[in-house]
Amino acid sequence: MQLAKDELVGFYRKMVRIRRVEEKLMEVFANAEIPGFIHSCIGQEATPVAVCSHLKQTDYMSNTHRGHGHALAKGIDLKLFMAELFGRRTGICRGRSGSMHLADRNLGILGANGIVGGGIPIATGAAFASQYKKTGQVTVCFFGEGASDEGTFHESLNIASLKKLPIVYICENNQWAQFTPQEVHMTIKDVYKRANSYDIRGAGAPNDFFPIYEAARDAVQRARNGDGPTLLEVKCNRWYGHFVGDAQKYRPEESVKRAREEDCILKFEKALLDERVLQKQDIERIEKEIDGEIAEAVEFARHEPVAEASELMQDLYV
Ligand SMILES: Cc1ncc(C[n+]2csc(CCOP(=O)(O)OP(=O)(O)O)c2C)c(N)n1
Repeated sequence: MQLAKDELVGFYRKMVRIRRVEEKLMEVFANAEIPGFIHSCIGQEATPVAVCSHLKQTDYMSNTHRGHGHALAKGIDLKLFMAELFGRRTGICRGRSGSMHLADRNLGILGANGIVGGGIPIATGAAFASQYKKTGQVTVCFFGEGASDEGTFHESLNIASLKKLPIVYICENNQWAQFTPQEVHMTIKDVYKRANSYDIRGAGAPNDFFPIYEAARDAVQRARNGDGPTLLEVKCNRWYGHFVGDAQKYRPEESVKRAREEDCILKFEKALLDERVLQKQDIERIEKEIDGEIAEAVEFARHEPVAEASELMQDLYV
């Protein structure tokens, strides 16, 4: 694949940045500095980075409760992101969204969603709006395999097919919907085959940056060229529990072990080291720079004013 060295290093940096942010969040969450629940995407970093690398700032995105990686890959400001998770008034959504409903209009981030499958019709509507207004925007819609059982998924794919909408549906299939393994709630193994029911394109990729990058490039190009929607499935792995604090007692140890062995960052790192795009010392430097940036964002968030309950009704209209 023809990718320039600085592009490859840039993708690597983005994946490592997502992981380091998630690790820091686990730490501050354990200190009770973040209210509510957070869901870690550690192990799944390749998909948001590979997909978002094909997007423009104005393109739309909807995502899920496991959404930190998507928001960071789309370019959310780290300090404002952190302040939001800390429930601060200066957070990207003024402390009202927290982790599970993060949105950023300036980046086309329509919102993460605590309702499983809730973002899918929103993304489909956004894709319809940009088609209707002929703006040239593409919409990407991230969700898990659990969400692909919801009615919202099927209704949305039906209408997207009918209207040939400029949208890419991306199912990050980590094989667990909360505490339920895939085979307990669906009979099929490959979610992308659900595209057949709606006569749209389906594509599958493993948890590996390069095939995801290529599949997403084709899907985004098709959407941009007016060739209609794609359902792209990535078979990935979450390392940790459903939410931070879930000890995964329901999950065989072997499954967790395999998730770590099949790490998308390690695979990408090895490819870059083998090709001499990266040296060991570059990795250390990148990690150090990222850790510095994260430490600054956390300090910023800690010192910002807390969003008060009395502000909750501001900016609402009926
Ligand atoms: C409509 C709805 N049903 C159930 C839940 C409870 N719930 C939260 S996350 C989740 C599992 C989602 O699994 P999946 O879509 O595969 O995403 P993942 O958590 O694996 O990223 C469930 C059932 C919910 N939030 N919304």
